Amino acid sequence: MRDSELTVAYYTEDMQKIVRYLLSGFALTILTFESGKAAECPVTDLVPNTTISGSLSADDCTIKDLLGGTDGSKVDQYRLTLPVSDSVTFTMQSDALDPFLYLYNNDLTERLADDDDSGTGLNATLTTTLSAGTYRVLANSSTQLSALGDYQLITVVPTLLSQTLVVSSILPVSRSVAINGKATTFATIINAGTSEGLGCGISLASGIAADFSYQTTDPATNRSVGEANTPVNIAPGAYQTYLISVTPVAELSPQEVSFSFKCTNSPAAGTTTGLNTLLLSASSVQPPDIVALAATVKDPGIINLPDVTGSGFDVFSVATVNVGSTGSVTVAADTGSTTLDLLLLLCQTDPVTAACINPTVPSSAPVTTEIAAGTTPTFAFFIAGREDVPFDPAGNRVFVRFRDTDGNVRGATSVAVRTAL
Ligand SMILES: [Ca+2]
Ligand SMILES: [Ca+2]
Repeated sequence: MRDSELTVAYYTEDMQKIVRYLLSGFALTILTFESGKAAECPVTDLVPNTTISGSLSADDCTIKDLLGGTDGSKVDQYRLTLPVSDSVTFTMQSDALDPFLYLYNNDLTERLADDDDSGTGLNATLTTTLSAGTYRVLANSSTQLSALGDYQLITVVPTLLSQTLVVSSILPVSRSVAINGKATTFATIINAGTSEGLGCGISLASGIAADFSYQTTDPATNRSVGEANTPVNIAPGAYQTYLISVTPVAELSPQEVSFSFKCTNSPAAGTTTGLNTLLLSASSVQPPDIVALAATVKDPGIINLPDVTGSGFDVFSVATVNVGSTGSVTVAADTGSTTLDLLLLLCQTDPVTAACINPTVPSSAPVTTEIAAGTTPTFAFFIAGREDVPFDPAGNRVFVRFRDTDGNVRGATSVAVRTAL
């Protein structure tokens, strides 16, 4: 405006006002066309391998609104986020208008491809190899006049065609660290579907102040293999093990931290507290950190109750290691948020003979014991059922929790429980 003002200073005051008015009006018009209008044009997210029904109508934006220039034909704007590199096919078909497709980068600054009539009849189709990222697709008509009508937009991403399902678990399920200490746990993703899981990885789902990383491991040795934070493919029916590392950068009171376990072609595995969540805490001083592992007798991870009268018991043992500091720890068993009529007895055991030593007869009372840093005490749990407990491994479980003198959980593990008459 400064140069214009210098120019118009030669005119009379009235003339100057008129020129100012015209200049400001012109500036507003430019603004409207170049950014205001484009920002108002809606964007619809494309779901890979689906057909979208759309319509070019009188109130839609125009090519001119989005890209500048003089093309006043109506356009619908779509956004595709690709999780994987693939050869993607877009098809726009219509009986009402002559379809035309544009493919752009996400900020509409670079045209990647366009097509008018490569499909059947006048339909537009284009196939192009795209890297993972976000793109814009413009559904348009080939006439610069205002062609209106219904159309379908089909997006085919071949590698995402076959969806699969995954489930996951972690072990151990609790860690207590000092601030900036690394809490690690092992995770397993099982491909429970019938298609290969593509790009299966893990991310932190809970919004806690922590650094996160994961890496594949060799299940035979638990040693890390491959590159950190690199997803892998999992064959149908197969599983992959990972090491998860969570490093809290601030104090964290004990809480269940959840993760997203998923492949690019699967929904995230369901979250089950105590099964694939990590009870994590971080404090200024390293507390006791009891890593606990439960071992059942017959079926791995499952307690089988022999009757519904509370007279027959199944048993499981829990081996622990205190990887934190020495402390007094109280051990107790519960059924979490599910109410089950069970008889839960426990004792600390002699690691060699497995005989009860604290107390010498199993008791329903919690067991309190001093656990020195680096030691590996063992415990036994005797479970009887006074009702019929259906097999619901996500819901019906017996949890073992180790609490410090402040009542904070410093270790936990669990087993599924069911009636097996
Ligand atoms: Ca429209
Ligand atoms: Ca066409």
